[in-house]
Amino acid sequence: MNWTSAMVSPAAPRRFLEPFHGKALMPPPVWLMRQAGRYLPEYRAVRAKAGSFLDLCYNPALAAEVTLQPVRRYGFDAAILFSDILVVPDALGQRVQFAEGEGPRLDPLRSQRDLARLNEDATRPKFALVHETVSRLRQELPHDTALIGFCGAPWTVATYMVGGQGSSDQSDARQWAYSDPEGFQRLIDILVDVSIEYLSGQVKAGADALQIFDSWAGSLPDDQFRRWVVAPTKRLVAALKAEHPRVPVIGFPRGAGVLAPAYAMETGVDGVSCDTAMPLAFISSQLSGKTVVQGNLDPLLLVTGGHALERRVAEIKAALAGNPFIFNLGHGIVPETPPENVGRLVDLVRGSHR
Ligand code: 1CP
Repeated sequence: MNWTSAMVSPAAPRRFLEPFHGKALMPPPVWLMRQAGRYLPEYRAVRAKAGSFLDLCYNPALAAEVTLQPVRRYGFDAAILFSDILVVPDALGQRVQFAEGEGPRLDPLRSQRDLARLNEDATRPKFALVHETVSRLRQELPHDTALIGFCGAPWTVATYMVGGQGSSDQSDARQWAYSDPEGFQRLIDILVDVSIEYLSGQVKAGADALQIFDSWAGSLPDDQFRRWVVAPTKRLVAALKAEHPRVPVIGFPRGAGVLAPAYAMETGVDGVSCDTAMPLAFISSQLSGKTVVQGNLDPLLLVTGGHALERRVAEIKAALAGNPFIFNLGHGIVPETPPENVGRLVDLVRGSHR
């Protein structure tokens, strides 16, 4: 991308936003989940001097810098705020730590009594730091690059708060939800309330669009999915729409499978980010044209590259062309990804070859 000319053309439209106005662009706009992160040497350099991972999330200058790094390298159509979904429990007063190479660790909440440890009024100073990152970014980004704000969905954030760490089956949260649904509902309600404030602040600070990451949506049977995924997301989206009717909201209900169309229709989101396992034929028949579709290349193809990458990019573009579509991965970039493969992907999506 020509960074300088982008900055001096204030009238340039943000291509990323056009699918939300019903436009089917080919080539589609492109950005990638976890486009900032450990696969980039310049990220690792900033990370090393930031202190802890949360120190980086709460440092507006450094968080803005690592957000900009992949945009400078690859000219993505959108930047995503650098932060983490676990900033919300941390801001609520739960102890959150990121042990090097081990993922997050939280002091787990196990029952309604533990909710007394959370303080909704305590979130402001920490949210303010993230909001400052967003305003810096809106000033520093090229005018035609959109800025995406985000949060974790209440269900997914709750799985970490209850389990105390990442898990493959989210059993602690699922068991609480079965054994004491009223108590678990209180936790979900707190998360919806603070997420409204957190995301609304991101829009006021300059975010053009929002994404709600529900990475563990796929662990629930359909009745539980409707109660803990669809209903809280619907309340969150409705509150955001009341304040910011023109700001698109994308949901990422990872693993939702055949429930994804119900999620798309019932939550009020403007777009659905499709995970790696969702078949292209299903996306194209059940979601395309009804909502903005985003997705869904396997992040491991970015590690291996080569012809398999080329073939799949072409298949995704062919299957999803003709309806509003944003190219992305089906989950985040993994740290082993060679940075040159990301450049190659962007070229393939945009139709230029090197
Ligand atoms: O030391 C490091 O650098 C830690 C690696 C890392 C990074 C780069 C973590 C820890 N979080 C992030 C940034 C991050 N996380 C972003 C930044 C913006 C971008 O996409 O570039 C975003 C959007 C997230 C969202 C996030 N955090 C999700 C939802 C998306 C997904 O990947 O499913 C989840 C589940 C988390 C929790 C989390 N944070 C970090 C890790 C390693 C994890 C997963 C833990 C686990 O379940 O085991």
